[in-house]
Amino acid sequence: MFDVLTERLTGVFDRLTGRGALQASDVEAALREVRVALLEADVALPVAKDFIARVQAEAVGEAVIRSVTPGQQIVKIVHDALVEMLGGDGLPEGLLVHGEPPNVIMLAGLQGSGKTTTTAKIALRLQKEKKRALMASLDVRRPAAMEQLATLGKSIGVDVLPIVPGQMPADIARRAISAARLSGADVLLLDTAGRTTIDEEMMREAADIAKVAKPAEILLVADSLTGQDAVETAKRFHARLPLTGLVLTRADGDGRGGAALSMRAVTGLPIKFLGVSEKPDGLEVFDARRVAGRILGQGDVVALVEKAVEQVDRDEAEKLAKKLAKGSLDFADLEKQLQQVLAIGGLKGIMGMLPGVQKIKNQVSDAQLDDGQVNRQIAIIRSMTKAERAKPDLLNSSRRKRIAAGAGVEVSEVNRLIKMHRSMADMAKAMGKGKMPFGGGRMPSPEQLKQMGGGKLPGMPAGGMPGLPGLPGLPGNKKN
Ligand SMILES: Nc1nc2c(ncn2[C@@H]2O[C@H](COP(=O)(O)OP(=O)(O)OP(=O)(O)O)[C@@H](O)[C@H]2O)c(=O)[nH]1
Ligand SMILES: [Mg+2]
Repeated sequence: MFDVLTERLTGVFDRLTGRGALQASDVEAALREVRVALLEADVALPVAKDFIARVQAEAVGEAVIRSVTPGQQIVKIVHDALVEMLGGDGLPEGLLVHGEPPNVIMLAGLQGSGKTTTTAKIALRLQKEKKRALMASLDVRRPAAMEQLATLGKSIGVDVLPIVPGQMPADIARRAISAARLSGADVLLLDTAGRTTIDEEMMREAADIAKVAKPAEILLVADSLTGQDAVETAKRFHARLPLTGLVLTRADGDGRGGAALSMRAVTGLPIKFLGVSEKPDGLEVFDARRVAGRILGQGDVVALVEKAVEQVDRDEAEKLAKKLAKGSLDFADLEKQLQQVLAIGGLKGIMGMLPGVQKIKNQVSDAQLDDGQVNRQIAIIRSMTKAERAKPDLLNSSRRKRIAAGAGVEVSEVNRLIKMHRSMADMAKAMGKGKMPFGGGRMPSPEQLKQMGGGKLPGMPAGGMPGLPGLPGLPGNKKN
């Protein structure tokens, strides 16, 4: 749903991160582009304005522009603002179903927004959590609406309140509550008739149902594909019903998605779920961080940055950084780095999280991202004596043979690791003199990656990952 937005933002960020230094005017220009991208994606104007103001306040400061990786810092600032706009950093809010049973969940929304489907989806989810659910249709308007829910109930194995022809919605609600009590249901789901907000009578009916049933949750089900209208609808419903949350359906569609992004900011209501297919299991808990990551299309830079910080001991990292700068990196250090690669998800994990990787994915074969090779490299280092690890110059051919046998690999693989270590040490020296590989936090080109595959160019993109003083190179391609 966010494809267009993602594409636009990726363009803006590629230009930002592709450069080393940034001027305040570069940042301003980029933020103007972000603003246009948001508006084109249908984000409500006041929301887009607020968003840009928030980002601007943080991004234009000297601290960002002067930092080693200004582009990436700005991506992170935009990311955090996006998370904030979508509902904040905390864990996704669950459903309010922990009170005295039966906890009532009422679903309301425009015609065809996906209320009935979502009712069944939520029931199925609760059932998986070992909660007993009962569903009831209060839709007396549309012929066959009640049968629709009954059929869904059967297919997912959730109880549905028997149909009593001619009963009015508020009365059905009362009957449903006693049925839920009698049957010991934990949660009662009330599916209501679709309505238009201008239909005063139906809005009153919904308000009456809410009065009778006193729901713990009143969820507004909104179609993400309806653009700006969805925002307006949410405001109108919220004025008449004490809504507690939003469900955005058809997130699997290719709408512009911006309206969905504005919903939280405009209504202040948490987005609880995304509907992602027509099927009963097509419901995702809405997680602001995940969605923000997806929208930015920056792989998951933020996850990588955080994982790195989590896994890498700061003191160790600083020690290593000093050694790197002096060019005195030995094999014991290299082993630590290889361990870090595995700790943060292996080579494939890292590649998956790096921005811009989509573009070069095809050029790197799975063989080159094989963690088995990292493991073998660690085994080789472990087969060295302490003295050899500290003084790589000791490694003559007989020692290499012994090490290969100890690690269960070919001598050629030992040679390749030694070569890789040497070029890392060389590059470390260059970095120490202020020369960054690949010109600052940019992804290496496919050519550079291929070279890495050959074990010639060590160093994952230095990318400014805090706490990670340059990762070891991609392991050599087995064929060469
Ligand atoms: N692709 C996709 N389709 C959905 C989603 N949610 C609902 N639908 C489809 O949208 C159509 C309408 O869904 P319903 O659940 O009947 O909508 P409703 O709000 O109950 O409709 P009324 O009761 O007539 O107001 C159905 O064909 C659903 O399969 C979703 O998240 N993704
Ligand atoms: Mg319905």
